[in-house]
Amino acid sequence: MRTSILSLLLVIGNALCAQPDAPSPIAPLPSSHQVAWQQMETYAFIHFGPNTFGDREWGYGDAPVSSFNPTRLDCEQWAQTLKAAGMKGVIITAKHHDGFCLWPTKYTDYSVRNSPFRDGHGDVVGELAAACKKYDLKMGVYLSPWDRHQAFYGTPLYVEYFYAQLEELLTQYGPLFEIWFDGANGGDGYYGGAREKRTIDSRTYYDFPRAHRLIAQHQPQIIIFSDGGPGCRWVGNEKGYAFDTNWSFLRKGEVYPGYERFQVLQSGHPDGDIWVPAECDVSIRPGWFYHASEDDKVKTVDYLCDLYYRSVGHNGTFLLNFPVNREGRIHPTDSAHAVDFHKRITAELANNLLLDARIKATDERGKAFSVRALTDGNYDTYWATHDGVTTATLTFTFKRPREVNRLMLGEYIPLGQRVKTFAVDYYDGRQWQPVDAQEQTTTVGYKRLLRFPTVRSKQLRVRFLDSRGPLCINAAALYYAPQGTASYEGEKAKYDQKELLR
Ligand code: FUL
Repeated sequence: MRTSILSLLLVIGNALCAQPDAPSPIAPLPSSHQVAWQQMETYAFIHFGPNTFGDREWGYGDAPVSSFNPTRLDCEQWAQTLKAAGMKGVIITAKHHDGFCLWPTKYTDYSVRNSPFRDGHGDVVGELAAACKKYDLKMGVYLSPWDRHQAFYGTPLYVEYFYAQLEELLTQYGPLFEIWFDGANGGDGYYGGAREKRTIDSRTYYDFPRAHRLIAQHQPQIIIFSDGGPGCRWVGNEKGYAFDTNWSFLRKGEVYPGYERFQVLQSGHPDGDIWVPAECDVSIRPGWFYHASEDDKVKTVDYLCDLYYRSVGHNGTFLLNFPVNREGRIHPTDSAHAVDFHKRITAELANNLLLDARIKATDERGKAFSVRALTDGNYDTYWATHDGVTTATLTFTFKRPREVNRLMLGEYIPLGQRVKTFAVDYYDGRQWQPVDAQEQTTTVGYKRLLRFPTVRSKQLRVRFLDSRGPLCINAAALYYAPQGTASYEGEKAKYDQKELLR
């Protein structure tokens, strides 16, 4: 008898607490690895190799191995700098287009093994892997498919060589978070002394599906970068930003290495059927490799902050390159700017004013999906609307007027990217006025950051105006950045999105 009363109470209790089910996912969806990768937000690139010593960007493939001779190489100095700059990982050019290998590969003489560096006993990839482990950074590798050194480039033998090297990198350096396959296939090169132009079909020559299988076999968590993914995509420019509208989708089979419809890469396909988020790569200097002549051209803190808002804040990741110098170190100016950039962003986005605000929504799917989830710091809880409700308003009310100039929103992407358009307003005491975000308030995705001239108000609101399904928003924040928008307006003038469209 007692058991049945207990069961009855349990049934009633469950019925009372029962929440509507979570919203159904809307395809395409990210893998859990893609979500974890996106959460890294900022990570570094290191370009280093014979180009560093020859003052070049694209080595022809004929630099003598003896030219690679860093005298004070210190991967721990890189790791400490990157850590202080807020970077979560680092991707190194294990092999750039010139074919020189920074690790002692078995498959070519053209590597550190035959250079003066550490008397031929060095392994830059290995030293970086050890430093990453020590400083808790994730590691990735860049392995250029194009190789301007090898005599057999262009033949089937080279493809085997490429796979053998890929396998070495996948098996000798511990877990990797990303592998970078560049789309450049410029044609001419040294090619074992032939010094000629070689043309391959970049869509078929490397047999990338085979590479994907090899990678899945050894390290299934790796995010594979190429122009069209499949793990993440090139953002269509090398300036470090995504468009305001940025869908994490592409159409299967449409983007191949060397794809030139840059606008698609910069904003994704709204009707795409595969999840391929954007990675925004840029160098902290004009060049990818170190050139002493660029010591006074290191991007400023303002510039880097602007890029952060337009990469991470536009639903992308920010891949910032550090050209290591001839000593084998990150130059002090680059370190200082990168660390100050991180401090500035951290300060601007430190204090979420919504923690002190009342938040109301015009629709709430139930207790488990209430607006509390917006500020609870838990990635996996989210405010959601009922099925069929694709427009809703969030209103934030402070006890007293506050100064505000930044907004952050995040969608719960494990259920898909949904928001198509939104608007942000503040109450000026008499009526609602739009904030002046100076960009399109369209997609949100993993993270959307808006900067606007400071408003002083007791109330702000976000109106979600169109969505691919019920809203699933897992984070919202309002901030007051002391610098206001001064730097933003200065930097904004330097860009013209149209310049990159074809
Ligand atoms: C490009 C390459 O050609 C550059 O040298 C650099 O490595 C950059 C990240 O990708 O396509």
